[in-house]
Parts: sequence; structure tokens; C-alpha cells
Amino acid sequence: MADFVERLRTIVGDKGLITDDQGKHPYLTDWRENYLGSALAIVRPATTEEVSAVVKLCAAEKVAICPQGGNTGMSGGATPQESGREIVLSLTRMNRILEIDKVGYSMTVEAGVVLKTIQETASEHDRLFPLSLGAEGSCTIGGNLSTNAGGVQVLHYGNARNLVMGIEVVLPNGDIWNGLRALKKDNTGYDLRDLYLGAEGTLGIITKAVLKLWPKPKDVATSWNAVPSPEAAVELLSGAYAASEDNVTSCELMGRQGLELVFKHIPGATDPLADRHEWYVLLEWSSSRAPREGANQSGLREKMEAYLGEAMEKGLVLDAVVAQNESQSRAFWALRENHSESQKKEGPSIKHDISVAVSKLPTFVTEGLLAMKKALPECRPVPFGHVGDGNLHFNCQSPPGWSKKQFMEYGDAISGAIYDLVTSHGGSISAEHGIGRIKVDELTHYRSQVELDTMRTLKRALDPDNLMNPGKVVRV
Ligand code: FAD
Ligand code: 2HG
Ligand code: ZN
Repeated sequence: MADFVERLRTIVGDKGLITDDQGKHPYLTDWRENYLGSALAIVRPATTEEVSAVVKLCAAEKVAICPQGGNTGMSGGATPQESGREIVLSLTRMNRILEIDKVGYSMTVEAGVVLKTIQETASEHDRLFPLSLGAEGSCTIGGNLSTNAGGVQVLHYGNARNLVMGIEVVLPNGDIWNGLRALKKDNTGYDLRDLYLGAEGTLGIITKAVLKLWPKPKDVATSWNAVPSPEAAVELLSGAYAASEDNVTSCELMGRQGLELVFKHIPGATDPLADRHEWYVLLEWSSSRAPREGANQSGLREKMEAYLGEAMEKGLVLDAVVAQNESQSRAFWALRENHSESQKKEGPSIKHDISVAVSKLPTFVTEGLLAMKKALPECRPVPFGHVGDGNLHFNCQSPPGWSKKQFMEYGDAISGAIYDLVTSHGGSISAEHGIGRIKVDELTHYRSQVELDTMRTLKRALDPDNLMNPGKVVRV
């Protein structure tokens, strides 16, 4: 294998290769620290041609490849297995913005560009790239597309799949498929692009993408609302579409338990409201039309205040603050975006990234909380998430002071109860985080034989030697 590593070096150079244990370590474990894998080397190519040459060498030597972007994934998909017969192929050196087409509302980028850089570049050109999530400062667009990431603006703009026109992919045999087409319409046979989006690196390596852009918002209103129940949250959102004139861009639900963890673990986090409540909604409206000056004209903030006033009269909102400036809005968002970090700091937790139809969400929450408590009465439910997508992170924090080992003895009982409930409501056991390694067994259990057979047929046809991220998504 020493010879193999040296041949990798001739392709990517010293700068593109990490072989020492200390240097490799950060690439071998996931954000949640669930897994610790092993790899012959961390390979960091700088161009698509280098990726192709590395993949060809691995195909010839039957060495498996674990693609990795920012390594912020929640499902363990970017961590190699323990065999040591894999390389990690990190795309982070492929971080160039290649083109901005302002008129055509598109941007062409390499796969390793950090999401925040894409957002900022779009903004500098008076455009918006709407994918937005807590890990945006370190996740990469290649990882976002490979997980079909969701985030906090899906209800208005769609998930990652909806934000991309074309991609370039290095196939498992090393061939380069150039599908970098900036086309909104393209019905030329099977949609290969859609195959790779959400494939979590099991079918090939995304090396470039043409992304869609939108007009940059010029008027934004953000509010922090206490609501009596998830049912009220859903009704509040339902009415907000018309009241905002179709400008609802985010609607996030949080329970008090999660918020308490944020106050405890995030310095400077404070409650925007005087009283304690059980449920909160962060509502954001935005429009590319600037608020007009003049006595009879109002912007989104005034419209939102009026709507929330009506909602209070109906009992849908108990108390509310509408952000008066950007820094207040950012503080509301920090309370929401720091839920994952706070849960991590608090200790062991089990994540359930589920979705059901929005109208079924309140019933699901009531039944889900009971099911969780039945499986482990001392557990601490931490439900939060993207209510407008019917997608909740129906998480479960361990009882205080418990070790991970002790807590995980109840893992199957807790998750089984939640996933069975989700299934009984016609929902999904993985709304936006993918399957990775952590849900391979669940996929087998909760997807039909027809679906599993079709996925396996595809995987075997495109990656006959099972070298692309083996052990992830679907077992062959
Ligand atoms: P990685 O973690 O490196 O990889 C993810 C998967 O994609 C792996 O299977 C990997 O093999 C594969 N992959 C990576 N790059 C490529 C490539 N170029 N070609 C082929 N395969 C590739 N996710 C959401 O959907 N919504 C959220 O709101 C959200 N919030 C988050 C908040 C926090 C604080 C954190 C830590 C994570 C959050 N995530 C969220 C999860 C994560 O950020 C996303 O899944 C993100 O899309 C992963 O991008 P990445 O570059 O880190 O990918
Ligand atoms: C979010 O919406 C992410 O903040 C992470 O998808 C959710 O930590 C989680 O469970
Ligand atoms: Zn999420």
C-alpha cells in the first residue's frame, strides 16, 4: 500500500495528501462524534482532473473512497469505515467560484466552496442563494447537494435539489460527466443530475455545480413568538402566507426545553420575552421589493405586526417581539441555530430528523412526546425545526448525568417508537439529513422491497465494485 500512497502523491502532490495520524484525525470522525473511521490517506485534489485520476487509481486497485466536504453531516456519511482500506477524498481545496451570471441568475462553483462564501458572493452581486443552515460557515456546496440539504428557507425556495441547474460528476470508473448546464428546462432522457443529488457520495463525486440565484431581499421582517401549542404554530403559518402576500421565507418551531439548553450553553443568549412559554415560533417574511416611503405605504414589518396583532386576538400567539433591526433579528436566529450545538454540549442525545404532512404535525408531536416518555420516562424531549416543511428534529436528550453507553441502551426502543409513529402518519424517517451510516438498518426496515431493490439495482449498475462510500445509504 506504500506504493499506492506514493502514486496518489504523484497525482495530487504533497499539498494534496495527508498521511500522518494527527493530520488525518479530523477527517476520520463526524461532527456528532458517533464514529471513528480509518483511512490509508486523506486525499485533497485541486481539480476535477485530479479527482478523476485518483478515482481511476482507486478503481484499478479496488480501494474504496469516502467523499467529504465540510464534514458537518449528521448521519455519519462522510466518515470512512474502520477497515482502513479506504481513502477520504476531501473536496475542500476545490473552492473557487467560477462564474456569476447576473442576468441569468446563476453561479458556477467548485464543490468545495463553503456555503457562506456562496451566499456572500451572491449578495455582493445583488442576488440571493437561499440555502441557509446552521453549519453554513463550514459545510460545502458539494456536501449540501450530496445530502440534498434542507435548512430554514425550504418552505419558500425548496431544498438543495431545487436550487441547482447542472452538475459535474466524476463517476466510479473515473470518467467525468459534464452536466454543467445552466438550463431551467432540459428533458433529454433520464435525469442523471437528480440521481446524484442526495446520493451521499455513493454513486460518484460531485465536482462542480451551476446554482440558481434569486433577487436579493430588500425588505425583511423577523419575529419571535410564543405560541400555546404546535397546532397554533401551524395555524399561524397557514394564515401568514396570505397576510404576507406570499412572502413567508422561514417558520421555525422550538420547544422550551431546547431553548433552555441554548440559554445554558451559549454565552450571551437571552430570552426575548419576559415570561416563560412552552412553544415558540421564529417567523420571517422577506421580499425583493424595498419598502416604499410615504404615509400610506408600509413594509413587511408593519404588515407582520398587524398580522400578529390579529393572531393574538385569536389566541394563536401569546406574546411576540418583532425585530426592530438586523442585530435583533440575528439574536433571534442565534437562539434557533444554536440548538444543535447546545444539545451537543449538554451530553448524549438521539436525533430524529422526521417529516409528516404539515397538517399532521400537531398530532404527531402530542403522540411522539408520549411515545418518547413511555420508552424512557426520565428522557428529555427536544423537538424543534422546520414546521413549514413538516420537518421536526424530534430529538431526545439523555437524562442529566447519563453516559452515552447507558443512554444508548434505550436507543432502539426510543427511535423505534418514533419511527413507527412517523410511518403510521405516512411520514419520512429522514427528512433532510440523509441516511449515511446511521440509518442504513432503518432504511431497510422502513422502505418497501420494491424501493430497496430499485436502489440496489442502481447502485450495482453504477458502482459494480462498491467502491463509492461503501456501507452508506443502501447495503448491497
Ligand atoms: P459532509 O458532511 O462532508 O458530507 C455529507 C455527505 O455527502 C457524505 O455522505 C459525503 O460522503 C457526501 N459528500 C460530501 N461532498 C461530496 C461531493 N462533493 N460529492 C459526493 N459526495 C459528497 N442539514 C440540513 O439539511 N438542514 C439544516 O438545517 C442543517 N443544519 C445543521 C446545523 C449544524 C450546526 C450542523 C453541524 C449540521 C447541520 N446540517 C443541516 C447537516 C449538514 O450541515 C448538511 O448535511 C450539509 O449539507 C453537509 O455538508 P458538508 O459539506 O459538511 O458534507
Ligand atoms: C437544524 O435544523 C439542523 O438545526 C440540525 O438540521 C438538527 O441537531 C439537529 O438535530
Ligand atoms: Zn434542520
